[in-house]
Amino acid sequence: MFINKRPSWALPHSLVTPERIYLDRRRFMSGAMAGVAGLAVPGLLPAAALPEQGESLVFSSTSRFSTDEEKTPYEDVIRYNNFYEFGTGKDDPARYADEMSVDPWSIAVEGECEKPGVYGLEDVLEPHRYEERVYRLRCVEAWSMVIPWIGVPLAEVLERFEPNSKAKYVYFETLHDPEQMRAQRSMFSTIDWPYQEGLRMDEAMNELAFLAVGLYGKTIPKQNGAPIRLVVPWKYGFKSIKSIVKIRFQEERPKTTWEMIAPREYGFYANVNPEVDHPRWSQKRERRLPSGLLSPNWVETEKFNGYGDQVAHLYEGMDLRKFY
Ligand SMILES: Nc1nc2c(c(=O)[nH]1)N[C@H]1C(S)=C(S)[C@@H](COP(=O)(O)O)O[C@H]1N2
Ligand SMILES: [Mo]
Repeated sequence: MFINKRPSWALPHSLVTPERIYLDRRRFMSGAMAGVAGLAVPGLLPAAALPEQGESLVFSSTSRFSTDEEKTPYEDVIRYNNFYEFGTGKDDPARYADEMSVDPWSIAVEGECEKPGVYGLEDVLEPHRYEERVYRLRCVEAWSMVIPWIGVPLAEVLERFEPNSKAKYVYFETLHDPEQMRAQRSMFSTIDWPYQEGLRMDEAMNELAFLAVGLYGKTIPKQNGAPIRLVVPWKYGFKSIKSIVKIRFQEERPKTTWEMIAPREYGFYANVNPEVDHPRWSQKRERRLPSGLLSPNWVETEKFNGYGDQVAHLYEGMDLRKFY
């Protein structure tokens, strides 16, 4: 549990203990084999640790929720991004996200729970085992990717903070540091920083909701939301908030960044839905990346991004045109 034997948030990951580094190497060997074979090896791997940026990140199993569709090439996943803290251009995050430092990293946990506090990322991840999940990511702008994430189920992490019965929603916040995030220094930004997101508690506890700390077998690149970001595959990409520094359990529905900017265009729910068009464009299909300018790779958009078996029950009886 969250008994902080050492204040690890005070230390960079690289300085924690020599044993940990040694274990990382061993885990790399055994885990690499498990990963390649795609086998779950319960009990084989010790508690999670997070290697430094750019290093290999080992996972103990590949999730049954993974798609076997063709993955979007690594180069596209790390070069075509939305991370407005670094600019609105698709290539801005790849260019500038390196100005953000992610080590050490801590997460403040607040609100309706028994275990609030400020936790070092190591302590948040420690008891968990990483798995790989190959998910579709569907941006509201009508492009999509297939990304092999590595991380832990969101529910497993949230449960450890012991949310109480008043916790109806969970709120997430991205780092706000204008010195490291150049668009937060801009006077022309439309976003009221920090970037904020939220889920209804039952959505957050759904088996598909995931916290990613890696992709393509390595720690997650900064432009993709290092060191830890949300992945909610049945919702438009903007729900999948990056570089999380705060988690708050609350009774009221949180205000979320895109809803605050344009409430008629971006709702709180933001479930992928080809039947409900964006006011300015159709959501019936999407460009699956890589997609040529002259011959776009169009695919039909699926309701709940194809994850209806896992999540449709969450919205039974709700009018998804109203709760978009
Ligand atoms: N903090 C923060 N998180 C964010 C965004 C952002 O601008 N800032 N963009 C969102 C949008 S619109 C999408 S589509 C995904 C893109 O994730 P990717 O760049 O890893 O593909 O991140 C989401 N998370
Ligand atoms: Mo997006």
